[in-house]
Amino acid sequence: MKLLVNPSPEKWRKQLARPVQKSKEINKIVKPILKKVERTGDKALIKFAQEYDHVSLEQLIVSAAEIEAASKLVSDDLKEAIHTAQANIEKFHAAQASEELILEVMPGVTCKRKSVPIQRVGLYVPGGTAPLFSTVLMLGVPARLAGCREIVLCTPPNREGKIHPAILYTANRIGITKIIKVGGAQAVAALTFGTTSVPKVDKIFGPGNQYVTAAKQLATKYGVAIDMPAGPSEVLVYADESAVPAFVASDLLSQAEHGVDSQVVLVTPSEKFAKKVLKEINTQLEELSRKDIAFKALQNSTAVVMEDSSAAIDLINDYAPEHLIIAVENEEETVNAIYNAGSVFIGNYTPESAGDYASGTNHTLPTYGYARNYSGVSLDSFVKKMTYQKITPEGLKLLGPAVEIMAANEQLDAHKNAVTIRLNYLKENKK
Ligand code: HSO
Ligand code: ZN
Repeated sequence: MKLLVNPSPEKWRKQLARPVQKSKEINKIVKPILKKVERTGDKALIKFAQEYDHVSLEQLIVSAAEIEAASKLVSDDLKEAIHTAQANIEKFHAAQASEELILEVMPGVTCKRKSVPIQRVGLYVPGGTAPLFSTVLMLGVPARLAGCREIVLCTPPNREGKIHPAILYTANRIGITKIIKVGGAQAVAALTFGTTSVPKVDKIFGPGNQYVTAAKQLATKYGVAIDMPAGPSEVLVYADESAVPAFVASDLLSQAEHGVDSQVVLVTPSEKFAKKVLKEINTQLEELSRKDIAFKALQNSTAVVMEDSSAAIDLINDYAPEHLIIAVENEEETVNAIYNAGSVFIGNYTPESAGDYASGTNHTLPTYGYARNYSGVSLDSFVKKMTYQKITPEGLKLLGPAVEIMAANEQLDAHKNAVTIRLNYLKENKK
């Protein structure tokens, strides 16, 4: 981890710049995958499973027997933990539902706005080195609460053609019935175009490697929405001497272990504190099973000593971290000064892991500086807002003249006529 002491804004901006995404080269690989799935459907998925997941699949859809078998393989302790997490995530997301809005804006003119579920959604859950069954909860729970009609989960199988039992257990428990053994860009392609086994969806959610991310971006060209643009996971910890170095080190490492491209940042007013944290990181790193991954991620990571607190706040808002942990004495003032972060964790006893798994907030969050203009996944991500209106004859008499004159001035005669014809009718019929 690199240590910067009171750097200028130019210096820290350069040091904290996210790596440029090599989208051109990736697209060169991903585009033909999309085309192939569009053309040959399941056949292409089976071929890609052979090529990328090294497995021959006869059946892409997970069977009821597989789901039942998986449940027996998950320990009671883990089941109980999943239930706790599910309950909190359900509580927090159910409370996000917004009431239908009905308003008579002027006599006889009534407007309404209400949430309507996106009908068909696709959830992507990566396989690979860590089976992210927590992501099944984070996407599946709000999708169910929102009332999405079809919820499809795609996740890659291992070399035996199996999916991690905790992923199957969780998906089944929260009511996802269609689970498909398909990963990578080809999963996104299948959800975009539809195949015999994979239904076409309206919106695709979930994290993934750079191929999945590129495929999601391309999917938007075919009328499919996506949750948000994505980059590698990241955390910024803002801590002063009121924080515990070992706690801070554990938080930085918890994000670093996600992937070699993860970025972790420490911002602190004290060089002494920064050095204590760096020392702790070295100690704790040794014990981690994913220490090689975390070690590599730490090489792109930085500790910034910033004695001036307003300069520190500027840095945080400019960097716009996916996760922000605030462990400083004047906690409230600091929290209120932050306007760019995906999710904020406050105080010494609020590790990011709590939100990653079980406290109730969603862990699908904007990375790569997109916290400047995107929200994390929530209940809202699974609905769209439709508006309605109804106008009575009295309402049209009141509102119509404004519409007529506006239309005339935009030189849109047919628009004006649509009102005039009705107002004349009302006059002629003495209504
Ligand atoms: N920190 C990840 C989410 C996660 N962590 C899943 C553990 N499991 C999102 O940035
Ligand atoms: Zn995590």
